[in-house]
Amino acid sequence: MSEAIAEILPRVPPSGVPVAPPPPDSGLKGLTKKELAADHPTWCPGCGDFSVLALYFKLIEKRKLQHDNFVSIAGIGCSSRFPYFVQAHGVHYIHGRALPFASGISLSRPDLHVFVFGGDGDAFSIGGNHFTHTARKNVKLTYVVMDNWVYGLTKKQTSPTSPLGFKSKTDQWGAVDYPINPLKQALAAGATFVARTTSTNPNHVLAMMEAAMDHDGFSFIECLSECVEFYEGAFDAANPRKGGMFMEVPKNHDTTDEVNAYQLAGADFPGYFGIFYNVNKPTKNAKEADINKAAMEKVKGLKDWQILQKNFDRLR
Ligand SMILES: Cc1ncc(C[n+]2csc(CCOP(=O)(O)OP(=O)(O)O)c2C)c(N)n1
Ligand code: SF4
Ligand SMILES: [Mg+2]
Repeated sequence: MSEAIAEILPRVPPSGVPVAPPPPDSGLKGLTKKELAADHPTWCPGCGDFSVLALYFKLIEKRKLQHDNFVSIAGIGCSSRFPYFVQAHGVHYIHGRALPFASGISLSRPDLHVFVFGGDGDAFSIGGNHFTHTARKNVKLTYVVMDNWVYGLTKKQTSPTSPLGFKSKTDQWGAVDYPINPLKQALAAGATFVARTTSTNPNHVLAMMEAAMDHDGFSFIECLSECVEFYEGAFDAANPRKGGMFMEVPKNHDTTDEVNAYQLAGADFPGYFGIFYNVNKPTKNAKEADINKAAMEKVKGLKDWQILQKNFDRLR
């Protein structure tokens, strides 16, 4: 084994085992907002995304993650600017492609908590196929979609979650295409953790993020996050301060019951908030770690060049 590889390997735990947060007596302090904030967010004043960022900082502080314990990844969009504003490892990747990139990080660095942020367009239009495949593979990461029912960055086009009749630059007479339901989409694709929250309820956002982070598998959160510039008032019906209703998933809902989760996900807007589905299933991380371990057993004691030679011999 080369020295360079040997130097890296000891830092990586042997399998996709989730990284436990440091115990309370570890002596580590939670990072403060000041220590976590990078550039000042360039979002419009009042944008719902501010709240999601503030709660992400709270999560990192509360769970005492250090700068090198986690990574924030995003695609393209207003919401996808997220990693710029976090002082830690982060990637602002190509439109719709954040999940495959994040999967690579998750599979190769099981010591990191992998968080992906993005918008409804990034997740369900251009990135729709990646959403399906990352969910079905059960890659260990947390995906927070800041759903504002519109393309914000490009100034008001219809998105896959825009409701029928929504007037935008691409649908001047009102949207005619039926919107997708992100929760149903996630359940049908095989996501093992599916939750919904809204940026106007900070405690709830934090609780959902914590539960998602603790889930060993693909955890998906739809977070309603208002675009005050291009879809003002979209979520008033879900906000008690605006005369709306915040209804939690019924207490007696069995979160391992996929059919019931699907039925709850179909409720008319404002629908339910909370954890719809949460099951344990072997992750791609754990499965690949087993394959790697078995492969390493076979070449135990051999030098790098001997492994290479073996491969060449097989190709003859
Ligand atoms: C390949 C490609 N196609 C289109 C665009 C233009 N584009 C940038 S962001 C965006 C939509 C973003 O919408 P959403 O994901 O909902 O994020 P929001 O801005 O609403 O947070 C589009 C179409 C692009 N940057 N790259
Ligand atoms: S355009 Fe909309 S989504 Fe983008 S920063 Fe402004 S309010 Fe937020
Ligand atoms: Mg959007």
